[in-house]
Amino acid sequence: MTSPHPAETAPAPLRVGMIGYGFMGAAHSHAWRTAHRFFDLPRTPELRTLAGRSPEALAQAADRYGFAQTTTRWQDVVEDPEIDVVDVCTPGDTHHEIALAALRAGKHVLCEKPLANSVEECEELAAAAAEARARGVRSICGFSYRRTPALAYARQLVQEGAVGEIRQVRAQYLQDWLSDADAPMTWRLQKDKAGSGALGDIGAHVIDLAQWITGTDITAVSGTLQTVVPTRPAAGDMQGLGGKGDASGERQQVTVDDLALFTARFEGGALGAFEATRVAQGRKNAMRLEIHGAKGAIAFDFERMNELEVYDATAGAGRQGFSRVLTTEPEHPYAAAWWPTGHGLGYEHTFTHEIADLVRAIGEGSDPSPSFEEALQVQRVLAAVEQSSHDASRWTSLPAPAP
Ligand code: SOE
Repeated sequence: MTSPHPAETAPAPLRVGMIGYGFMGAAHSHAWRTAHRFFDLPRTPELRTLAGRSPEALAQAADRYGFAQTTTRWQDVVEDPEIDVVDVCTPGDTHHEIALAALRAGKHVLCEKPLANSVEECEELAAAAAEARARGVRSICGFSYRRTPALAYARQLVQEGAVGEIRQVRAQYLQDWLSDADAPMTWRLQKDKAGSGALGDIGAHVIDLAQWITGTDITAVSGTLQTVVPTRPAAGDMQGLGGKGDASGERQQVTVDDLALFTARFEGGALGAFEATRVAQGRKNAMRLEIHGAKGAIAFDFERMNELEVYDATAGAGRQGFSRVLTTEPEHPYAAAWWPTGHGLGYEHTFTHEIADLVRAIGEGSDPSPSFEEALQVQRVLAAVEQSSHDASRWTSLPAPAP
């Protein structure tokens, strides 16, 4: 008997249309290209169409990322019967319109975080996702850090009761690319485009993680937002997210926060302290989480993303201390698909895992997470922090020193 030709056994293609080709477009297309090479998937992703505004940059990106065709109209992607999944990688102000149209057109949707720029927009998207789900249409919001093996393992441990009743959550997302007062203006610094600043861009990740790992929602917050550098050069040399603006040129108003601090109550009774900042000199992508319970604790720092610190308070007194667990072993989530024991993963793998989970869910007809409803809950927290920050009466001033 002859073996079938590979084409006869290959899974059906899953045709992807992506809108936006910046940082997230690059990360997602890498993941779409890699996922089926490392994970057994029911469908094979195929990069069909890339949409964006600037024809020249778009053509270059499509070539580099491996898309077959381009369009400057995102509607072409949503309306194309040959597209199965719409991947939304644009700034937040466009998420609502694009994702809504895609769901209504019956496309599976992956939408970058935060899901949209307001609670109202997120509510509408969550309702549309629920309605589309009934028609077999899947949707997921891109809180990609959930797919870091150490964090997925942390959730597993916490859900198994390894830290006991949770008492305290410490969550920080620290970056420094806006520390230079002359870093140029970008869409991430404009409220009408990004929705908010450090709070929604990176605070949203730790809010999502804290709720997901503890399995409890935040019910109340008290927060403060600060714009540390109120104006930025209008133009300059972009390097990565920031860069150097033309200090001699025109400056524009920053309309979002650089720094967000808040405390939060969780439905299980735990108290949390959150920090999101893009002006923390020296911290490049320090997304940190500590969860302290009655029986132990876990601690994580994305700058050491292949490690999870685990503390067992029930260990003998002489053996107490955090153990550094290398989350590169086949026992850890996602790790078995990659390298031999002890070989680490990077930032890009979190996106590959996200795509692998989404493609599996599409194949199985199950619902991937984070759902749009979970993303709506994150948006509610963001909005509550912003509202709380406007209420100056929360501050208690100290009496002025005696003259
Ligand atoms: C910028 O702060 C940013 O690119 C975020 O938008 C991403 O979500 C995060 O993964 C890395 O930092």
